[in-house]
Amino acid sequence: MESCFLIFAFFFAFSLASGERTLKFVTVLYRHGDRSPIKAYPTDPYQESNWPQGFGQLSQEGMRQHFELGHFLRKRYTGFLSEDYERHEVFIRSTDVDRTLMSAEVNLAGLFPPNGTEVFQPDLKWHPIPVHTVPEDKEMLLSFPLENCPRYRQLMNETEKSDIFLNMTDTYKDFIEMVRNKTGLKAASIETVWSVHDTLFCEAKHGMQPPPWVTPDVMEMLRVLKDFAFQIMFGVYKRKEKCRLQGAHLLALTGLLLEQIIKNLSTAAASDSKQELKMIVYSAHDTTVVALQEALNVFNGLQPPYASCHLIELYQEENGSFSVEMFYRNDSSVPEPYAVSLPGCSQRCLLQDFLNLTHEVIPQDWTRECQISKEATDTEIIIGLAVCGCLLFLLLSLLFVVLCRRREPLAGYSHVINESDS
Ligand code: PT3
Repeated sequence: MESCFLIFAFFFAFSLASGERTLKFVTVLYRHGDRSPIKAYPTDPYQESNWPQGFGQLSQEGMRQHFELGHFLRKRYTGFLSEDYERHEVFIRSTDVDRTLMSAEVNLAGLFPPNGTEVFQPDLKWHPIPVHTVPEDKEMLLSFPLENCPRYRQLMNETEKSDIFLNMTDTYKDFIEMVRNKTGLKAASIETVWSVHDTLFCEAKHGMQPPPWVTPDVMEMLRVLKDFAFQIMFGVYKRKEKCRLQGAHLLALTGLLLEQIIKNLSTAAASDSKQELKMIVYSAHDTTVVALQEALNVFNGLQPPYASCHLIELYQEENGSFSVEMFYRNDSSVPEPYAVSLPGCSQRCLLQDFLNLTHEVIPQDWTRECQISKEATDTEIIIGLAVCGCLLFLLLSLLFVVLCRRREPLAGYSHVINESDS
């Protein structure tokens, strides 16, 4: 009996030590691939007609980047995903923007090249796979920052008054002024110069000669300001509250992103789970990746590169418990993505710890939290009462003056009466 127990204990310890575990569910969030600029600045020698498909479109380089990422995902999840595309296993959601929809399509070409009976045209290594989306004005999961949140606006105004923001504005004051002059922009600020960097970056990537004022030093300063603009969007000042209002709903993003992911993880981990879904893929933007990473408090402060990809993997351990591991692939030249661990947890984070640690950034009632806080409403009420009080005081004073005047003896009139009496 004793020896049986020892053998069992040995095998149990061995299986834990050898780390046998089963991958259960994967969330993939990636940025679209290389694109043309979103816009040009007024004095830009390159305008929309200089780009094959106009502004904001996925380039062939962007297509190659996502085809490569699709291949990488195929390799990483071989044995987890079925060999053939299986519609119950994967769900792909994209923002309703050409470059993200196209990125998802080309990514799927790399992830699910057709096998055997999937081939419908002998000379075509592609078969259709659905990519789901919602109209841009209904997008609550993947487009950031969400516009219809007054409290977030208020937090951004407060951010602009924070020491770090004011220091940055002061340090780069002359530089921003120079950029404004050279670009012909009417207004330039830390939050808007990112688009100048974006345009110049796209042009340089596509071999377009920059104007003489764009030296490497200027590009470097623009890059610093652009990354700072990404940092303040969901972090730097009141990060947790900004994330509750913006980033956390991916882990449910229409509850929002973070909350969605958490719901999916929990469903997949439920003991009676019959869930066939193995992977959710989100095709989105740099701001989406930043929103998620800020909500997880793992953002490295740099704009996510094209086709960068954040992976969240749910495992069932040999002892039955569930754990979460995260990876960030922001460099396709290295074979493995970087391991990312949630602050306060190890790389292999127990699901329950993961849920506990992310709980504070999940909004309970997004619509209510987005309203301007009660504190502000109270201030408004106080101001309102003060104004009413003043008006009332003026009115009473006026009334008092009128009454006093009426009570004064009507001397002239009684005198006339007296006269006629006599
Ligand atoms: O390049 O990832 C990106 C950007 O998010 C881009 O896709 C975008 O949509 N920018 C919005 C500019 C207003």
